[in-house]
Amino acid sequence: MVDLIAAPFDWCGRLSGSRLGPIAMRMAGLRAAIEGQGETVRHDLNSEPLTADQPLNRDDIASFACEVYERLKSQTLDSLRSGGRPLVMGGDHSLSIGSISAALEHTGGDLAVLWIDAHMDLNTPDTSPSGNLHGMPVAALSRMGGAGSDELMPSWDRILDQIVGKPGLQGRVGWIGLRDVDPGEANNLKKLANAKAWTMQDVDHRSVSGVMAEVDAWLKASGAKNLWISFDVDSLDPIYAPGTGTAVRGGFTYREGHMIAEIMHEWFCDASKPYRWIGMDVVEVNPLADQNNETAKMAVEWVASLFGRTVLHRYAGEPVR
Ligand SMILES: [Mn+2]
Repeated sequence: MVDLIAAPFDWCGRLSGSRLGPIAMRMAGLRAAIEGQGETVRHDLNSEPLTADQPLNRDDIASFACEVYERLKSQTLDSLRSGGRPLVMGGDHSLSIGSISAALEHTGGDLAVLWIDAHMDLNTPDTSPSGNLHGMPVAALSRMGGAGSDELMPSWDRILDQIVGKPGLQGRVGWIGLRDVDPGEANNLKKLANAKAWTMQDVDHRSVSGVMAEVDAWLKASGAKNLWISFDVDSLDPIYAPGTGTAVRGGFTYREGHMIAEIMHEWFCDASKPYRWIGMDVVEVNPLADQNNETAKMAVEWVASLFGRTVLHRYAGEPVR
């Protein structure tokens, strides 16, 4: 049972426009794509009214962003507690602070996250070259950032203490698709003992299936029983997903992208896996940077693959709850 939760919020990204992502994905047939795989879509909610105006003052942006994350966290928690599988439609990637905080609270911290993205989003306020919060959610969820962070990024302490809470992610994050990493992020990665990063170079050497076998082994070794998937469409090559704020060439091809989703679907149908998939984000679809809504269509097709779409016959199993 899937709950779609739209979060049309993009004040913390580089380029505005991803607030239109949920509408674009709905128009590209997200609900039908999921229902076409035999899943029930229970709700299609909005966490935010669509807003046009953005304050110039960074303190105002940060405190409004916190309210957005808090509302999204609350809605995501409602979905999880009532037996739903939330699918959060962004919006910029900072929204994962809200959705994944809910998953952390719901599971008591027994959670691993797969971050499928061209970027690590692991900057802390002191390492961020841009100061944009959409490059910091993994650091926030991991409760990183030392003294002085709150001055550099207003509301950082509020995010860590009131939204994420303890214990946070505890380093149980695996990245797939990286190709644009800041030096400060590479340094922050060293502080996360349980984290693992697979770059596009790993995919070059060992292919998607080789990398995904390693991801599965890492997930098992993490000991986490619950998995959250955070999918940034910029993990795909801009040839296939041009409509995003921070496109980086050298990403997954159409087939490689789908193979990741297909392999994960096979995991989810395998009752012998020690982890189960509880929810996901699909973020950074920006129709203002897109061509003919191609990126939203790509995202919808990817989600369909994750829910089990195949070329011929259906998979033998059903996703294990
Ligand atoms: Mn991202």
